[in-house]
Amino acid sequence: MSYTIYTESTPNPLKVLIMLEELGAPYKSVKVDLGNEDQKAPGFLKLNPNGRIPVLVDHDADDFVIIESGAILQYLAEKHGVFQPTDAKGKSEVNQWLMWQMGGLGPMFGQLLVFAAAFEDKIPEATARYDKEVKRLLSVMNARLEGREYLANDYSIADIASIAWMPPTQRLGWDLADWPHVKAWFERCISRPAFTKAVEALGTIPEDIRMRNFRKATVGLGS
Ligand SMILES: N[C@@H](CCC(=O)N[C@@H](CS)C(=O)NCC(=O)O)C(=O)O
Repeated sequence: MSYTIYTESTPNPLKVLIMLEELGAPYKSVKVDLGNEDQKAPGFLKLNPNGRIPVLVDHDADDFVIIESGAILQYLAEKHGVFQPTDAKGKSEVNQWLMWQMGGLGPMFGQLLVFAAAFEDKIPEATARYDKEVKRLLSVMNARLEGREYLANDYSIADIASIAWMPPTQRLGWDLADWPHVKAWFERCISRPAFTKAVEALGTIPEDIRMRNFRKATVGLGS
């Protein structure tokens, strides 16, 4: 087995599973039960002191441990020589949109879910702030994708990072048709066989358990 991925059915591990499936690399999945706070157990914190998934271990590189989904995608892209160009400008474009996802879309979406779902919209002003910000980011993405197939030239790790945050829009009941270029891009990306395989590998979790785990992990509520 080349890699071990520590995962659960949430957006950030999905990015890594898509990448591993794209590579056709042999890997083993280890489930981290967020409801059981496995991510805060001493053994796991030795792997990732930040107590978050995903974590990747590369067994072909002396069990090298990589944390942070964006850094994992960059590592795999470098190592396998795929899904990012090698010239400085091309690579920078990919990294710009990867960082945009890592610093913008992902965290803002996370906060929206905290205020809308985990805190059950008890602070409507906070929910509204993140709702507006995530929709603004989707509009930025929509404008970027007008007249282009992918976020940065060819299909790349920038796309892989953002794909994973589209299923939550559906969970919130949003219609991607409101951002037609994002919708077309998402359909293009998920038509790739790796996406279907990654979703299968990610597995599902009943919505009530997902929400209970999320509330416990993010705002310390629930048992
Ligand atoms: N920036 C990190 C974020 C990782 C992250 O927040 N992962 C969530 C699941 S998608 C998690 O581990 N949550 C558990 C917790 O909040 O305790 C990355 O992209 O890898």
